[in-house]
Amino acid sequence: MDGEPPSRPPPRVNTAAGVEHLSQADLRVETHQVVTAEGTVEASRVPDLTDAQFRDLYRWLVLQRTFDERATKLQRRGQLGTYASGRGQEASIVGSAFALADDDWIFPAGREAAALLMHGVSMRDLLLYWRGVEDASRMEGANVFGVAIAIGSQMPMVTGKAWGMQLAGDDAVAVGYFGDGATSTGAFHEGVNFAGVLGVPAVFYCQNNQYAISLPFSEQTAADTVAQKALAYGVDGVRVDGNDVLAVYNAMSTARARARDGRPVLVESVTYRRGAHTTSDDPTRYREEEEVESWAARDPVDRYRTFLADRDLLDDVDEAAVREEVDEMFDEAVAAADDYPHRDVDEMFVHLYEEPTPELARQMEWYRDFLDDHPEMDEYVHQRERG
Ligand SMILES: Cc1ncc(C[n+]2csc(CCOP(=O)(O)OP(=O)(O)O)c2C)c(N)n1
Repeated sequence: MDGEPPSRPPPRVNTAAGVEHLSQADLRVETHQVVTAEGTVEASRVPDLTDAQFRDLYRWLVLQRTFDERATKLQRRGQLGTYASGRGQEASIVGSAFALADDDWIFPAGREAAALLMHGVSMRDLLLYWRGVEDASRMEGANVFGVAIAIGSQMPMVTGKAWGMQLAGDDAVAVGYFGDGATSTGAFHEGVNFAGVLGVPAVFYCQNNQYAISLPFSEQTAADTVAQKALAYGVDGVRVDGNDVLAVYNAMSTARARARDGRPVLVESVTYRRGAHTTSDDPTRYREEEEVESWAARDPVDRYRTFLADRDLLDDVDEAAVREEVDEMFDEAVAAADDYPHRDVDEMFVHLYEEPTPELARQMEWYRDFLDDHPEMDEYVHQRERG
């Protein structure tokens, strides 16, 4: 009949046609490991570090753990706005940052305190950042970009920065830290894709800590691994045991070397977030205690301690002294943060554009009038200086 589409037979499959499909089951994605959860060491894979560097790695693991504990308590006392702990991810954070050079650039996601401290951010500024002080987002004096609160948003910038450094003839790499959740954002795909097309010195470092707030990895993607996603962009991928600090160091140092040769790399560091997403989250609502305990048995700090003991290096590390040293640094950083100059409400409006737009100027005016009419709110704004 006129106007109706011609009828088509139902699709029929010719099973003899030999159409082949690529499937992820065809992929071999191994997880690089140096020290197993039981403490067995693959001697040939141990990185070529000095005894002092092996001990230093341990110091940074303890620092990350202690900083997380102290910052979480500080938030509980109302002295930080919120805090995102890296508990459980210490090896993933420390091993990756330890493999970077000073002139490399880090684009953080927020959980990697030790990576930022190692790269020159001051502890005071890190605390001010979690107090919501805009100035601290500058990460003054360090090759560290502002924390990407809009998840995944740093990825095109990683590529852009890497491209810029390549054009300028710099010998450094740009490294984006992000979580498994960020791999579902458009910015992730655009950033990694463009890095592959341009062949820039970029490393995309995914800490797959199994959750994006309450969403488990199995619901984030149908892919078995994050590492395999690299292939679709024509970049290299590597999967590493993120609770094995030496394995992470190997993975990042080789990724860095490749990236400098113009071969960007996507690294998947398989780990677990043992704490809450942030201090505003209650993880007992979406995961079982047994699961958390099973990962506690793979504790990255304990595992590295076994390695050090095997090498007779543990006796040289006074753990109590390290903790005391970090505690002291932390106390000093809190005191310095408390001394930070009084904040003005303008702060919220002045950082977006060189010149404020008429709309922003109008909002600032409105806000000032509002605070004049409601002095009690003014007090609330000032109180935020402590968290
Ligand atoms: C674009 C965007 N969408 C949603 C959010 C809200 N949000 C904050 S953190 C987060 C989950 C992040 O998970 P993941 O990337 O795996 O990092 P993790 O927190 O596990 O380290 C979400 C959805 C956001 N900040 N930005």
